[in-house]
Amino acid sequence: MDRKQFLSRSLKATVGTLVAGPLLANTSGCNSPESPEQGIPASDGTPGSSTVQVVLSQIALPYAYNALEPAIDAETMEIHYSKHHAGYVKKGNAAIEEGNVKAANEMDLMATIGQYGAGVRNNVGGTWNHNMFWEVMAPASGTLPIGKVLDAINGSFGSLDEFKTAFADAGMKRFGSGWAWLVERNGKLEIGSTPNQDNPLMDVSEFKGKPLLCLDVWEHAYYLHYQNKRNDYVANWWSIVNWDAVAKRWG
Ligand code: MN3
Repeated sequence: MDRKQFLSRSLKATVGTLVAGPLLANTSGCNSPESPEQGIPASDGTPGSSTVQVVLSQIALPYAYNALEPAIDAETMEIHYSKHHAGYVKKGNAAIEEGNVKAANEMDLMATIGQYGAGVRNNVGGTWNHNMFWEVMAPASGTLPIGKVLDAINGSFGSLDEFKTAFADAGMKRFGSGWAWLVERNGKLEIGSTPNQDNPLMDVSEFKGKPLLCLDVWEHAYYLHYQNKRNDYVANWWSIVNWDAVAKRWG
């Protein structure tokens, strides 16, 4: 069994009955079902256009659990992906079902999340954020920002090092659980953080924008290996940032 087969099998075992959706499509996370028998017309995402019950799905991990070592150890990855993330998806779908939550698409759901309870907000966010997190990392990626992304980083923060310091700061200063973000807003790059499983696409978030890069600073993301040393986790994390994915997100 080669690595790909192994990955595929372990993911099938892990994901179980979770709904498989188009991977990495759009902003990833939750997919509106569009099967013809349900007669759901394509949505242009305009608020107020036709709505459907959104089905959350977990993307297939694009690499093996141990692929991000030594920055993130295999046991942390496995628990994080197969327990924490899978849990958000399962609970999120249950909360959506229970609340009969409807939205034109995933972006619309995020933009209207404030009207639903904590179960929907936390688990929809938890699903979406982790799908993005897996995607913006890669094994010893060795990639660096280039082109438009590098120009924008230099323009907004002075240099790549200054950007990294400011981003790490956002992660370090987030009290308790949450996320650090790099977003694009009105053509400019901004750094910020959100509490719990909120994200910059949510109407309830004080920090808004189009997410380009995210870092999970919940203790479950690093505690097994780093214990209380969140700063070491953040420092080592730069070696596995997938800058190609960041560029793709900007478009
Ligand atoms: Mn997490």
